[in-house]
Amino acid sequence: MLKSKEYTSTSLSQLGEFGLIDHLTQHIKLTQKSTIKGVGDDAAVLEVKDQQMVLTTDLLIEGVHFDLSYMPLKHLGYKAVMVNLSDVYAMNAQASQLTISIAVSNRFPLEAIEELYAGIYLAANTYGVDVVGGDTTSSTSGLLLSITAVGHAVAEDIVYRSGAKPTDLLVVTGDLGAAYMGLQILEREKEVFKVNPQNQPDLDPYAYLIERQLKPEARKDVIELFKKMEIVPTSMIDVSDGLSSEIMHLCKASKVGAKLYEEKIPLDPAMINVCEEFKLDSTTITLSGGEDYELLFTLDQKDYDAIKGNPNFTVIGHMTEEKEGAHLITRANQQIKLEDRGWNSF
Ligand code: TPP
Repeated sequence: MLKSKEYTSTSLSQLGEFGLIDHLTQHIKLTQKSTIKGVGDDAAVLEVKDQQMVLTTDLLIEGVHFDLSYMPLKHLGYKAVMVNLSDVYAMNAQASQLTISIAVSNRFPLEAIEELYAGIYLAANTYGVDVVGGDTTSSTSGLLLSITAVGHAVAEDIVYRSGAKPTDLLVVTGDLGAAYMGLQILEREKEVFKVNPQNQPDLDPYAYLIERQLKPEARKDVIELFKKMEIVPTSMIDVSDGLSSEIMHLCKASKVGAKLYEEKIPLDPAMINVCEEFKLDSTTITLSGGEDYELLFTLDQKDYDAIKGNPNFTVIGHMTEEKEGAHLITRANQQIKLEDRGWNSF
């Protein structure tokens, strides 16, 4: 009988998602014309003729990234596309193609998979991207979905995480924390349903939060605005894991520090209400919640006039010298060291 190899035990939960990525990419040596800068960004950047090609992939696993007891399959398909497009937009590139791969257990009939793809095609049509390939296979453990997105931009437009300067402004689009609170509502209703399936909850007050969780929109409009306003952020990342870890990524890649002002973090009133209802601190939720799919970027101060007064943008802080570190300045004017408390799937 073949004996399977025994491994010494370094636990993945100790290493964390980013530790694992660092570990797996430390020996990469690129032989083609792909910029090494792409590794560790939201997407890889490859040089194709005079254009830069952006390439990103995301894996979504049932039970880890989604729960089908409240996530309709059509929404899942839509959201899975958004998660990928958001990574392309975070490079200030336009998305153009997708490949879709699924592994599916025989628990799912054809009609269910058709629902999933209805969401995928709705997203692709809405955002003007083509589905050009993929793979399907069987799974022994529910549904797995892997999407790869391709995008393009000219070299001058590509924005990496590494370009922030110590005097830049720190800016975010939209509002934060709503998707996480939407998830809390859905999880709560799931538990209530187990005890009392007859319960008819009034979810109207939570509609915005649930929508942000189940049907997020990637910020293609923001990329187009940048073009129109003729500005290019100095660094950028999408807010998928929570504000704290995204700020830390920008700081690490750009070798700068940051000051984030609590009173500036944009919150929707419904998000504030539900935080009160759940007795949760709204700032903590924005720092560690994730799935906002907003864009966090740094901007040269000279470009401030272009975004000033535009409701899409909120200046939430500024970058500093690296040695000053990354801090949250609370409403009470206390300075708290930012820690990476974002979502970690391990
Ligand atoms: N568990 C369930 C059942 N549903 C959820 N929506 C979450 C947890 C929360 N959640 C899922 S993915 C994610 C969060 C907060 C973060 C983003 O996912 P990831 O694949 O790490 O995005 P990436 O950083 O790779 O772009």
